[in-house]
Amino acid sequence: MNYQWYPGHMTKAKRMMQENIKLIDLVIELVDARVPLSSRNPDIDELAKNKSRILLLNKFDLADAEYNKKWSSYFKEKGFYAVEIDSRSKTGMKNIQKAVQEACKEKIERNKMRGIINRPVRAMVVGIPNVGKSTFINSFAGKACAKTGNKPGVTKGKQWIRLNKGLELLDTPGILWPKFEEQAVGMRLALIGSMNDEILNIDELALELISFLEKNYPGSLMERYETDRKTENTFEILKEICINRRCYLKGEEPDISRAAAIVLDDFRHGRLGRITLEFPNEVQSNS
Ligand SMILES: Nc1nc2c(ncn2[C@@H]2O[C@H](COP(=O)(O)OP(=O)(O)OP(=O)(O)O)[C@@H](O)[C@H]2O)c(=O)[nH]1
Ligand SMILES: [Mg+2]
Repeated sequence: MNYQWYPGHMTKAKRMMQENIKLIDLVIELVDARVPLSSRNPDIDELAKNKSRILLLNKFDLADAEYNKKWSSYFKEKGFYAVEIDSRSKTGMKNIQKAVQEACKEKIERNKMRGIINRPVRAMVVGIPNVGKSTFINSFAGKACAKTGNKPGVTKGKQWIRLNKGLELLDTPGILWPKFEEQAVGMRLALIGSMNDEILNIDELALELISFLEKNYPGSLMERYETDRKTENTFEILKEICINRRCYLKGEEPDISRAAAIVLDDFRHGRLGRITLEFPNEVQSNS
């Protein structure tokens, strides 16, 4: 399958972000803790150059705890202010204010020297679709100001949220980039739900996931669907899941597509356990 999704609203969103970047002191980039590198949009590096930045590893509740630590260290070693958070339950949020202050230290001191005090820091919240930008803003603000949803492309335009913590946040629509250098990156983004499912071959995507899980998290499928592990053939495993979940077409024919959708949904909601899809030790020389 060829992974690509770059609809017109993303081009428009990117232009809006470029136009607004001059108003911004700080770029808050959200990545998905299950795919911390694949979920970094290279266009954001270009957009945020010369700006203070912090990196939030969101949805850390869904990712493997051991690798969360490793990825945090990985980014810190690269000089990022990186914070692990779960925007839904608000875990880790208290560490953000400190990271904001640290990342903007120079700016705040420069303002002080010029006699400008209490000027709020203006931050643009950026990231790929469905990574949790709007949920993060709502949690941080302590009230539901931004629309959220369990699919990519929920935020369509910009929205300023003024907090009374010396911080103003700009919510932006999630953006991808026109072409993935590696198709594996596209596949991971499809798995976490950052691409529109309607353009994807869900059966194929589920088979990719099964293959990854059997290699890296053996036992996760067996535990949930009681697959018996006599086979390494991913299609056979998906058929076993059909049986376990009673997904049948007319007669006894397995309904592969229904089982594929179930596996993906279970993965996305953490029902297969905490799973990380890429590992820092596999990184060659990225960023
Ligand atoms: N488990 C978990 N789910 C989260 C977390 N943050 C957000 N979500 C869920 O992820 C989904 C997407 O959240 P949004 O805040 O709408 O994502 P977004 O980045 O604003 O998406 P777009 O506006 O489409 O770009 C929602 O179903 C949220 O409930 C988190 O830290 N952990
Ligand atoms: Mg949003």
